[in-house]
This record gives sequence, structure tokens and C-alpha cells, in this order.
Amino acid sequence: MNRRKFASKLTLATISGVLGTKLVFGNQMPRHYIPLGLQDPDPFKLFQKDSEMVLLNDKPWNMEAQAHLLNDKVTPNKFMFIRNNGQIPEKIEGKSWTLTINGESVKQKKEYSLAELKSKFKNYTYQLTLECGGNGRSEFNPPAKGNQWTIGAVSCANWTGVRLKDVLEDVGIKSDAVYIGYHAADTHLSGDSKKEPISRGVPIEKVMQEETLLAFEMNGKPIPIAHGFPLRLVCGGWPASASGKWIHTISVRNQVHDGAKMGGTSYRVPCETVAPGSKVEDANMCIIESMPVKSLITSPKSGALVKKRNTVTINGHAWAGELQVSKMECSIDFGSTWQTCHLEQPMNRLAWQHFKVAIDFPKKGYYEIWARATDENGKSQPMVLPGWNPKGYLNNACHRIAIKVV
Ligand SMILES: Nc1nc2c(c(=O)[nH]1)N[C@H]1C(S)=C(S)[C@@H](COP(=O)(O)O)O[C@H]1N2
Ligand SMILES: [Mo]
Repeated sequence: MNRRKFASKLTLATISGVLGTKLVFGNQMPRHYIPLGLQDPDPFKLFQKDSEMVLLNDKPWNMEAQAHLLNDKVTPNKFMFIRNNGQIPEKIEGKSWTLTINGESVKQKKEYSLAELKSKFKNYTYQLTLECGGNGRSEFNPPAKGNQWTIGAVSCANWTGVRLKDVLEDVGIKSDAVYIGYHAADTHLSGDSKKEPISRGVPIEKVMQEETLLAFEMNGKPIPIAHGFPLRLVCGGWPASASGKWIHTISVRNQVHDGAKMGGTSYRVPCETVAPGSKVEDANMCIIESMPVKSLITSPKSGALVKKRNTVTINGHAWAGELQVSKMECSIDFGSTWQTCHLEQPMNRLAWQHFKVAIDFPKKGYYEIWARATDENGKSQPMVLPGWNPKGYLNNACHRIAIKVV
């Protein structure tokens, strides 16, 4: 039942109950009126997001940025995409939060309070790129089900926390450990408390990297609710689904983690390229690991009018999963010629890199600016949609914007 129908059937006493207080002047309230206190919350206010962010879904909450909103070197909360598979946990007590490390491959199960984690282990801060595996899904054909992300499901914030490897060393893990899996406090959309909306993980090699964090701060403040308060895993450069939010347990596994959304078509792509629309056997699907090379033009905004006499500076970011970006180019003539951009070093491994290039447009008129990044192994972004896959992951086609020189 939707909220409107639901509210029209409520008695004043029940409304008071839901509001948690007395409905003063309830008798004066128009029939079928839904008190503001019962209406759907405004997600932009609720999560402190900029009003130019784009809401893709409200159950669960999913929201993406537009390219021009991502111009900051470090993404602030207001421009950070939200991707949820279930309902955000309702009652989160930071003070009493604990993290349990268990699983077949721990020497013994251990529990830490949040305060203990923060004080017992050295704290580190890294800028880490988080991109949803489904970013760019909206371009796939045949279309792929799921949130129709365009380009805005990517962020690079400062994350502060402790190294997961330090914590696991303190717990003691067995030599047969191959994977970890996270368990989190969000709830399944069906309301079934036995089902987890998502429980993914990463191989031990990724766990042991210095940048793999159990984070409790984002951009110097406690992590916002929507992004995993009070504790989240951050595995930069991998599909962001590996970075579990609201985590209370990490299981150290002697096999590839088999939690929710680890199997079937979830965050997996055909191991070998297939024809668009093909059915692919489970056995021929591979788990996505490092994300592919990609870039985004964040300034000017697509559709901008630029004065002819000015040189236009193009700005943006480029990233390549576990790898560094080694070259960044832009074209204003539909890819006939490319100009090399100035490309900064990343702040640390797994952080995106900023690029800029000053362009002189020869005449007044319509132009497109195309951007192409190349990773340190010489792999470049494709101009058009790369390999089709059932769930529409890993679209790293070149970003293009349109401008008018007037
Ligand atoms: N507990 C939990 N963690 C989660 C998810 C979720 O639904 N529940 N979504 C994952 C996915 S698919 C993505 S892309 C990122 C999004 O992180 P963000 O919302 O902080 O941008 O969180 C990941 N971690
Ligand atoms: Mo995702």
C-alpha cells in the first residue's frame, strides 16, 4: 500500500501514534490530508545533497551526480552519489557499535568496539576513488535492469580509518584465508530480517593493501549516515560494492565469499566477450575486480556558452582502478586529432588524477569535447560502449560534452 492510501485509512489516534505525539487540532485537519510528518522525506535535505543531484530511486535511495558537480578535487558529501541495495539501518548507535571478525580462517573470533579500533590501531587518511560497477549502465543495449546510472556514480573523498590488514593481523588469520566478506546493518527491501541486501567481499591480496581501510571518517567528519556511519570498508579502485557500509562483521573465508550479490550476474561479467543479449552460464561469469580506465570532464558544464575571445580551460579527473593513468587527451574535432592534457599525479595510490588543458576554438559554433584516458599498461578508454554484459557493468566509454562558442 502506498503512503497516500495508507494515510487515508488512518484514524486520528493511529496518526498520533505514528507521529509519536498528540495531533493537536486533529479534528480540524482536512479529510484525507497527509500530515507533513508522515510524508516521504525530501532526500536532498535528509542526506544533505545538492539540489542538482539526480534521484534515481527512493526505495532504496539511489542518487547520482552530474558531471559538472564533480569538479572538486576531493568530492564533498553534497555531490557524492548514494547507492543502496536495501534500507538504510534505522537506529545506528555509534557509541555502542562493534566490529566482529569471524569466519573459517580466523584463529579466534574477536570483537572490537569502535573506540578500541580507533585507538588501538594507527589511523590513516587516503583519497580513494569509489565508482559503482554499474556507472554508465544507462547506455547498454539491450538495456540492463537496475539503476540507470549515467556518469555520476563515482566519487573520490578523503577516508580516514584503520588498515584492515592491521586489524586482521591482531586477530590472527590462518594460512588458508583467501577472501573476506562483510556483513552490514542495512535491511532487505522485503522486510525479511534473515536476508541480507548485500554481503560482498574482496580477496585477501586486496585486503592486505595499505589503502584498504575500515573507515570511520569521510572528509574529516564522521561518515554521513547514507555513506555508512559509523564504520565502512573502503576498497578504492574496485567496484564500490566491495566497500561495505554500516559493517558490523567481517568474515575471513577459506573460499571465495558466497554472500548476497556475490553470485549469478551480480557484479560479475562474462569472462570472455559475448554477443549483446546472450545468456551466459554461471560458470562463465567472472567477479569484477579492478575497475577500468575512465575519465570525466567536470568543467565546463555540458551545454555551456563560451565567449570566442577566451581560451577555455577544460578540467576533469581520470582514474584506472588499481592502475595509474599515464596519459589524458581531449579532442574537439570528433576524435580526428587529440591534444595532450596536463595530468597531475594522484594524491596517493587509488585516488583519481586531475587533468586540464587550455583550448582555443577556431570559430564560433557548436563543438563537442571528447576526453580519453590511457592507463599505465597502455589501455585506453573506448570511444563507444565496451563489451555488453547482462547487468550493464563497466561502461568506460569516453565522456563527451557539448559547448557553443559565441
Ligand atoms: N551495507 C551496504 N554496503 C554497500 C551497499 C549496500 O547497499 N549496503 N552498496 C554498495 C554499492 S553497490 C556501492 S556502489 C557503494 C556506494 O557507496 P556510497 O553510497 O557511499 O556512494 O556502497 C556499497 N556498499
Ligand atoms: Mo554499486
